[in-house]
Amino acid sequence: MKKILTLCIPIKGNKVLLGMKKRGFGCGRWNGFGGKVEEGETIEQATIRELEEESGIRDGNLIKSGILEFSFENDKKILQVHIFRLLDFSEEPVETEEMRAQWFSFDEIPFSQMWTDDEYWFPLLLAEKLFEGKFLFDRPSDAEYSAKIISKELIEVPVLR
Ligand code: CJL
Repeated sequence: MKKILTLCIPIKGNKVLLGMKKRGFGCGRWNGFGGKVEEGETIEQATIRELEEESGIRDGNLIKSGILEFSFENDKKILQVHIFRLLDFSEEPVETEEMRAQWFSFDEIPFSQMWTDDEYWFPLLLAEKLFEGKFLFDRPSDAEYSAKIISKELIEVPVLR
C-alpha cells in the first residue's frame, strides 16, 4: 500500500519556516507543513491546502524539489512524500492546533529534533537541487523513539518524475 503525502518548506532569504508538530504522527518534531493527498485532489492542491491548514499561509510559489519513499521493516506500507519549497509568500504564519511555526537560518536547522532522514536531503533542498530517494527504517518513530535508518538511496536528478 502506498500513501501519498505532501511536505512544504517555506523559504525567505537564508531562513526556512518549520513547524513544531503538536499532535499526531511526528509530534514533538520540527518539520515542514503537509499531510495526506485526498481523493479528487492533485498533489499541488493538497500541498497548498495542508500548508494553509497548518500555518495559515495562503500565497506564494510552490517549487517541486523532491520525492522520497519511506518504509519500515515488517510493514508493507510505503509513504511517498512529495516535497516542495514555497517562495515569494507575504503572509505571516499563525499558530494552529497542529503546528507552532518558527524561522531557522540555513545553518541552524534543528536536525536533532527532526526526522532522522532530514539531515540527508535538507542540504539538497536548500541548494535548490532536485532529488529522489528511498529510506528504510527499523520501525516508526514516536515522540520517545527516533527510528534508525537501515538503508538509504538518495540521488540528485535533472528532472523529477
Ligand atoms: C517518517 C511524513 C505528514 C512529512 C509529513 C508525515 C502526515 C504529517 N513526513 C520528513 C515526513 C516523513 C519523514 C519518515 C520516517 N521530514 N517528513 N520521514 N521525514 N507527513 O502528517
